[in-house]
Amino acid sequence: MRQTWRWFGPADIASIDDMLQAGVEGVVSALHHVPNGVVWSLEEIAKRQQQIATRKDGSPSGIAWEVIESLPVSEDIKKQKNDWRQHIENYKLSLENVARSGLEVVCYNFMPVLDWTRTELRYRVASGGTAMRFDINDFAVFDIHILQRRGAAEDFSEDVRTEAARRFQGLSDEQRKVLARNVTMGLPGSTESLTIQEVQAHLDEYGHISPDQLRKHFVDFLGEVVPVAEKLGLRLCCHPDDPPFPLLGLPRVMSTEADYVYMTGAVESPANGITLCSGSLGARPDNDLPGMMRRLGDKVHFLHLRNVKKDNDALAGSFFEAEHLGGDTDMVALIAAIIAEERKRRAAGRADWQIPMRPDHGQDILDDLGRRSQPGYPTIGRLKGLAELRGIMTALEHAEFGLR
Ligand code: CS2
Ligand code: MN
Repeated sequence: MRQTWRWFGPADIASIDDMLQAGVEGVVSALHHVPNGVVWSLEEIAKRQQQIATRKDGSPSGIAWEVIESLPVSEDIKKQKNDWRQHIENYKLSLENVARSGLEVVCYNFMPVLDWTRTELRYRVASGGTAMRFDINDFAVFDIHILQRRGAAEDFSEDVRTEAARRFQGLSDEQRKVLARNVTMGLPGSTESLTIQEVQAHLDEYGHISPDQLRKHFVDFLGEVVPVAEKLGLRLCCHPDDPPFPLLGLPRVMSTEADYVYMTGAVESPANGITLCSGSLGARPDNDLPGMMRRLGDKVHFLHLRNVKKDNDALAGSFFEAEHLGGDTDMVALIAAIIAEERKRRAAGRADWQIPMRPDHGQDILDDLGRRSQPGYPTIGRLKGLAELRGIMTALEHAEFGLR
């Protein structure tokens, strides 16, 4: 595995120098300042590459931009409305510029409106650190009582509805605002953070788009961009829905193993691959992460290693972001499956045998507490996560004591 780290650009409180001390081998980044749908120019890509290549004192960092996360798919493309055809052409032009700049791996997602969704950004865990949490009852408070979406109540069980009504009564105006802000926070580093009114306007536009229709739009998008990516030698990799179940009445099409089988089969190409995010997928009890890696491994171009602890086995339930080795996913079994896949690729002579991984998220601990990093992206929590994962990788890859 290639040990990478997400960097949001010069405004990120973790610096390139910090990454080197964390033992990072390559960088994951994006041009967050370029609006969705607009072409990424060679100049802007080069600028980011230069920033990554340089330490604070101006000397070379020795690490490079290796993975793009994300080249965003615009809402117009997902809905096939307005400028969507132009946006697809622009996506292809961005891919061309990305390839000309020497990058190969491009992560994206196909979630309508919101990227990840949480109800709490600083949930206190037993150690005294904080983590991000999704609580289905609080989410119902937002959906039914704050947003007041039509039909929202029907999407929750009776127990959740009752609890949500009770909690809503107990919240002050300020607490209601904080909850709404947390839920609509879903685009880390992006220029597109949404107000309640905007969320409602977006939801209205999706009112008539079924999951089947969204899936069709997705396959249309893939049919256009995958052949271009393949010709350019790029590897596209779709990130799963987070959380991996429907929210706000929006269609979801990348939540399960079956979704990935469908999507990779719809346009067969080495350029049409997967970002296996064990954190996002792990929030659903019926997603078997080591098994998914064993079965879909040859299409996995990028790994997010993260763990969640679920409150119970509900299909759409509450969870928080646990320590990397501490949640419900068997991280040792997952890493073993990844190493087996890498060995298979190596034996087959695949140039991409080494799969980039990054510690996806971390808890706020020590000096990160109160340091206001991007939600989920504290320096020390991620450093700790990476170090733990690296320990397992090193042990399993050991020539004498590791996997045979
Ligand atoms: C990321 C996602 O922070 C995170 O949870 O894994 O936001 C991810 O960057 C996007 O969904 C990929 O397009
Ligand atoms: Mn992820």
